[in-house]
Amino acid sequence: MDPRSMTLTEAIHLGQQQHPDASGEFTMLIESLGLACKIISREVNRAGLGKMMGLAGRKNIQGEDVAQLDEFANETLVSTLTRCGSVSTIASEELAVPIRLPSVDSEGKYAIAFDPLDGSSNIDVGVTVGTIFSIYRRKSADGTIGDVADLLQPGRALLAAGYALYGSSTILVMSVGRGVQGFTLDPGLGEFLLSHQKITVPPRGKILSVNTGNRTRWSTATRRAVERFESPRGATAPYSMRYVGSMVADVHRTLLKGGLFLYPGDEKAPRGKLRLLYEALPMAFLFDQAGGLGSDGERSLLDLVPEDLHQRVPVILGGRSDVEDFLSAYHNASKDSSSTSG
Ligand code: P6P
Repeated sequence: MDPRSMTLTEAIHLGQQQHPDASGEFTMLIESLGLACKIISREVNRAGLGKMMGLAGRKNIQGEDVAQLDEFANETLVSTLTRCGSVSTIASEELAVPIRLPSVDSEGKYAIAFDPLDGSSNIDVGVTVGTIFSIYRRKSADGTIGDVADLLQPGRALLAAGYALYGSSTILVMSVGRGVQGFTLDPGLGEFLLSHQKITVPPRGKILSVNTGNRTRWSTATRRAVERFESPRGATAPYSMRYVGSMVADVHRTLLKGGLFLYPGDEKAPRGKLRLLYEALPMAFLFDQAGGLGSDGERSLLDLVPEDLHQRVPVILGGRSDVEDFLSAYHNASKDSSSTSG
């Protein structure tokens, strides 16, 4: 790593200089987010040594068991983002309702939603986990208390989005609408340093990432579209299957190497498992900024507008050509199955 690499703060500050009326609030927000991710990274990386392994003994609004590190990550993010003064509204996978903060004067311009520790069920077995976040400019009037409407905005209204990946290294991957950058945490310095200047997703990859254990519950169209990538196509060999079961890990690999990440709906869960606001939309924003695509099977994920903070959505993410091929196979199979069923 070049010791002269740019820090996260410098990169955001440089970007802010392109907005003469910038007040520095956004920089404060990203710095607080970065601090929270460093604190979470430290605890995740020593989970086995501390008292933070295992479950917290309660379920979240999704009815999922909450791990102790889920609670720690959530509390860390809420406290740092509440203190930074730049945020009006905070939503979290671990909170049934959003936190609405009073704003003084023109402070509190931004609203943020996050999955504080995605994939936490993998922690006890040492698998990569992550924090995923969406950032909007608030819609409610500056100077008023935050409102849930600040977060129920179209994906295309996102100001910034990204994830922190707690794996072999801790990497903060984010976009503020000018491409995708990656910042790797240098534990010795305690700084996120620019390590990926401009991430672009290859139009075609060689890897398919989906939980094929759900195959029997998929629609015929989904099954046919997946099979298209599992079989040789002309000179194209079948895609390899890689599935970690932690969205940030699977998505990060797909963003860097191309291919497809899928979490389709099925007969048991027609809307799939992943949440629109703080899992699908931030990742779709990154893929769009990196030249890839994100779809729910019918529309671009970024064209969707969350109606509920925790609503789920089917997810197809990947390189542009791979997603287009998948959707073409999916729609052709949908037509076939509807014409055969009369
Ligand atoms: P499944 C983790 O629980 C998570 O929310 C995502 O990180 C991951 O992509 C998905 O669920 C895995 O779900 O049903 O394949 O175990």
